[in-house]
Amino acid sequence: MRNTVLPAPASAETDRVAAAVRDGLCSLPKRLSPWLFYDEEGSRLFERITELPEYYLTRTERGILSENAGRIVESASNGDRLRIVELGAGSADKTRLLLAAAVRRQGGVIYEPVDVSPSALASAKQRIEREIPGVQVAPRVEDYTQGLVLDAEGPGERRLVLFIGSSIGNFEPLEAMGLLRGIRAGLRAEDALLLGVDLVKDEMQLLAAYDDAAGVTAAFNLNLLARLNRELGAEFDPAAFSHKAVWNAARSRIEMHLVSRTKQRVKIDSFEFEVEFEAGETIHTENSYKYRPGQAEEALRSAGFAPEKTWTDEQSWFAVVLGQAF
Ligand code: AVI
Repeated sequence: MRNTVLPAPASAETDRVAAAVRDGLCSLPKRLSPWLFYDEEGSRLFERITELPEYYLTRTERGILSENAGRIVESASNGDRLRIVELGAGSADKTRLLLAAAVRRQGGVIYEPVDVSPSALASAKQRIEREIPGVQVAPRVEDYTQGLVLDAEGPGERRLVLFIGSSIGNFEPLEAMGLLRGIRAGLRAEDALLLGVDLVKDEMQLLAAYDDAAGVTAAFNLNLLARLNRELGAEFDPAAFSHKAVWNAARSRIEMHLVSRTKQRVKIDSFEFEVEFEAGETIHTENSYKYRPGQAEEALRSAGFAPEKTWTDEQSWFAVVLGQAF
């Protein structure tokens, strides 16, 4: 019996995925947007990446926050009561460090995670309210890349927005500036932004972080094709592509690509479409920008935040910068 691959039922999310895929695979060079990585399997693989020995980013930033959470909360609050907003539905243990510091300082804290996924927000609410007494979670279903809309603060309150985890590194420099300005536009003067950026470092170390020995990052990259098979009825053979990470020094970014091992044609059922690949042709799937020391502070200043303080680790691998809105 012949296996029939049925396209997933149409939904707003499937339409969004289909539009991005059609657009990206019709471009030259071919590209796919990094937000496509994060279906259920991709999010699970990303969690595994954060625990890899080569992926220094998460544990280095966690170390910085663990050592300085009290100081960060103190500087951001400047004597007022803080509310903590996070762009993304909670980066688990790192956010927890700051929430716990705020609870210690002021007895309780309102935490406002902002995310497009209602289910990710609902599970963050359940988990955090159960695990950290004193935190009241007020989720906001919003696409923060389109700007930030928050309720008015009460008297004597100010906000600290967390944009940590090097998430800004996955945006192109102009988009990143637009994003920071959009965040600033949603805040009042004296609210604060905490930005986590990965810093430029030894090329071998950068490459290892994006091409680990256990192959988890390769699986994360290739899952993108498996996702298109599941959701769009595409017929990619993930084994016919290989994962590639390169350091682009001129643009200060790690690039991830999927390289076609052979000349091939791939059908994508849901939009009656065939894509052709030459042997060695790539799909560019992600950029991860690495900042020079001082560059994040410059970006913050030009978006309307006065850089107050920068914390780094001993090796200066990662920086966490606090900016105050002016
Ligand atoms: C989510 N983001 C900050 C990760 C990064 O390092 O750019 C995504 C990632 N891609 C490969 N490994 C991790």
